Amino acid sequence: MALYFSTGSSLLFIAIIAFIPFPTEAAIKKYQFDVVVKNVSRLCHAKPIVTINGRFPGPTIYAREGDRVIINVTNYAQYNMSIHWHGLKQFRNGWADGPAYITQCPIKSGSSYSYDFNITGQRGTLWWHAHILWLRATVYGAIVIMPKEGVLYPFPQPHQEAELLLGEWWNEDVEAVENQGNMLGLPPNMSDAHTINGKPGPLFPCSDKHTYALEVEWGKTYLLRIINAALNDELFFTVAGHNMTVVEIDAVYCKPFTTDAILITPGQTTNVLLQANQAPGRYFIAARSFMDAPVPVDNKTATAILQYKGVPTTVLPLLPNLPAPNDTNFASKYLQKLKSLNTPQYPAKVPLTTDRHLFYTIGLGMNPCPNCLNGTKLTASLNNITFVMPKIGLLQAHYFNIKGVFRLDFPDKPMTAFNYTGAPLTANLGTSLGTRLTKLAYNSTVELVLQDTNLLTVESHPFHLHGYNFFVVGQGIGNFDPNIDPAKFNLVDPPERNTVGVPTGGWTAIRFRADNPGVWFMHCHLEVHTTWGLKMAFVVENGDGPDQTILPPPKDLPPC
Ligand SMILES: *[C@@H]1O[C@H](CO)[C@@H](O)[C@H](O)[C@H]1NC(C)=O
Ligand SMILES: *[C@@H]1O[C@H](CO)[C@@H](O)[C@H](O)[C@H]1NC(C)=O
Ligand SMILES: *[C@@H]1O[C@H](CO)[C@@H](O)[C@H](O)[C@H]1NC(C)=O
Ligand SMILES: *[C@@H]1O[C@H](CO)[C@@H](O)[C@H](O)[C@H]1NC(C)=O
Ligand SMILES: *[C@@H]1O[C@H](CO)[C@@H](O)[C@H](O)[C@H]1NC(C)=O
Ligand SMILES: *[C@@H]1O[C@H](CO)[C@@H](O)[C@H](O)[C@H]1NC(C)=O
Ligand SMILES: *[C@@H]1O[C@H](CO)[C@@H](O)[C@H](O)[C@H]1NC(C)=O
Ligand SMILES: *[C@@H]1O[C@H](CO)[C@@H](O)[C@H](O)[C@H]1NC(C)=O
Ligand SMILES: *[C@@H]1O[C@H](CO)[C@@H](O)[C@H](O)[C@H]1NC(C)=O
Ligand SMILES: *[C@@H]1O[C@H](CO)[C@@H](O)[C@H](O)[C@H]1NC(C)=O
Ligand SMILES: *[C@@H]1O[C@H](CO)[C@@H](O)[C@H](O)[C@H]1NC(C)=O
Ligand SMILES: *[C@@H]1O[C@H](CO)[C@@H](O)[C@H](O)[C@H]1NC(C)=O
Ligand SMILES: [Cu+2]
Repeated sequence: MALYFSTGSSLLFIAIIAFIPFPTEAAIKKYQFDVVVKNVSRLCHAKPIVTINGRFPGPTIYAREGDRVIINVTNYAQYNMSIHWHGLKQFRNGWADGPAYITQCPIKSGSSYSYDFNITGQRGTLWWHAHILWLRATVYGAIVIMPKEGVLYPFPQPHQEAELLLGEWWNEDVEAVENQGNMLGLPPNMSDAHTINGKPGPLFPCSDKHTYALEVEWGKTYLLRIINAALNDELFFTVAGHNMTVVEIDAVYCKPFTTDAILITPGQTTNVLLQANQAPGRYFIAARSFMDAPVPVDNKTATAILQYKGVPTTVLPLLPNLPAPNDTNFASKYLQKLKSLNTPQYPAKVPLTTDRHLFYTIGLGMNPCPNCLNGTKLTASLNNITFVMPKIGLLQAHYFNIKGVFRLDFPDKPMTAFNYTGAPLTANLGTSLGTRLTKLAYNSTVELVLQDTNLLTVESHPFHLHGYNFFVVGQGIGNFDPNIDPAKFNLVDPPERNTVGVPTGGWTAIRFRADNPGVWFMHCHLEVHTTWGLKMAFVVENGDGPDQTILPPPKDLPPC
């Protein structure tokens, strides 16, 4: 097989290829993921963390568009586990999507489950992470999908590529942090550091061995695959003294543009080209929170080093110039620059008309909690519904027609309209509880407006939809106006992605075609809000054709 994939640098190989037809079958990439606890030390603290194969961050999945990937996850940890392949569409194959109790029951301690999926019509940077409890704090890694053999990037070919995973680190056990927050009914303790490839960098104590360095050669171009794997923080990212050219977001090529910093929410990925064209030296790579609401946040700066080859490591790195943590203006200008590439080869297939119009408000609240410190707990809701986790997978319940697990009556709009973003902030109103889903007809086109509200506080929320990419056709501050705003939608080259920020006190409109049957989770990718119930799911019906129905479940699907 290796012969076929040779770059053809040897004349002998070229001669052989001339007589053997080029293989049409895609390759099968197999990975073994052992969930194991390992002691890891950061910020002068050592603690056991849950890892894959003892690595932090976990191993990168490398594949090509068209490949089949089989990942056997074996759980040797004390926690239940499930892994989500974030941004992979999993066509008809929700069984391999991963969110616990949505598409599968967890992989119990001592058990295995093989995630088996094809990568169809996607190429770029995605990532994988645990999708149960807060375990994704340490269980995450990159997915790099190369274009099909012989297909070039639609931008200058880089000399080299590097993955930069941005994360959050807690000195304490992250499950203890989560449990304490739940028991108090309050936000859990903030992280102690941000990290780049698992390392906080030299602005933190005990960081000598915990700094990531990227060596570059002067005059060469590098492709950086940046992933925000943080739990709760939207991040600004920059490289001191250098501009970046953004070429791809969430594994979709975009119109290239140059910027000195990027904004990336948890769940998103961004590929940039970086030219090593500055005075040879050492430059800080840096990431810090964006937070423009009155909400406490870990605002500490993680750093790594861009190291020009041959420059002594004793040279002090140049400090970065990050946007201020509350720089709303930078954030909104940056987001306006994101547009799909939209070429004949990579068209933006935006639904021009929509069959369903959905309007979901995002709210925070305080519900009774007899066992909590003050008898109350913070909660979050969509259309005033706080999602209640089921005891078995929703996809199983749907596929096997098991009654009583969920209801299909999630409202298309809020039951009570109010001035969603009017000042002052509205006090607690409480929420209603339920495992309520929305049914979407096969191949119907959907427009969903996500509207932030002033309930307790306004805040930005990065929403992630499983099983799909969507087009971000509009965004605004204040209340969405159905009479005025749709006329301003971009239906030509809007950004296509799988996770989008709803701006603080504003709204975001997305469109997608419901052509992937299954049960697909949609949730805020801030783990603290997901925990509080800021989530729901769509049930997309089967079509009539044999290739328009949910595949049968794999034999090793974990039971509850
Ligand atoms: C981790 O280190 C602690 C002491 O800090 C030790 O008790 C424990 O056995 C170690 N665990 C593992 C999995 O190595
Ligand atoms: C997955 O790995 C486990 C542990 O090595 C092994 O027992 C099991 O047979 C593997 N499953 C598959 C489908 O390869
Ligand atoms: C992946 O593709 C192969 C080859 O076409 C097919 O046999 C298999 O059923 C597909 N798997 C899924 C999960 O779609
Ligand atoms: C959370 O922070 C408080 C205050 O610093 C500390 O007392 C507590 O132990 C922390 N909780 C956990 C689970 O680490
Ligand atoms: C970065 O781009 C800006 C705007 O195009 C330009 O003014 C600036 O000189 C560039 N900086 C570097 C280091 O290339
Ligand atoms: C970060 O937050 C702390 C308080 O939590 C504050 O004192 C500090 O000024 C903030 N730093 C920045 C850069 O905003
Ligand atoms: C942003 O934060 C800075 C420092 O805390 C403050 O001076 C400034 O007024 C804030 N800007 C806005 C727009 O809130
Ligand atoms: C809970 O009660 C404590 C002590 O009375 C108070 O300081 C805190 O603000 C309260 N928290 C909430 C969320 O009401
Ligand atoms: C909603 O609140 C905003 C800001 O407080 C105000 O300007 C606006 O007039 C209000 N809209 C309605 C319909 O009351
Ligand atoms: C949400 O539901 C609760 C419980 O039914 C109700 O008290 C509250 O007024 C509702 N809030 C909104 C904004 O509709
Ligand atoms: C979905 O609908 C579109 C527009 O009507 C149509 O072009 C397409 O063939 C349909 N796809 C499927 C799989 O039925
Ligand atoms: C693990 O998952 C199983 C199946 O849902 C459940 O019965 C069990 O309580 C879970 N274990 C823990 C420790 O949460
Ligand atoms: Cu949120």
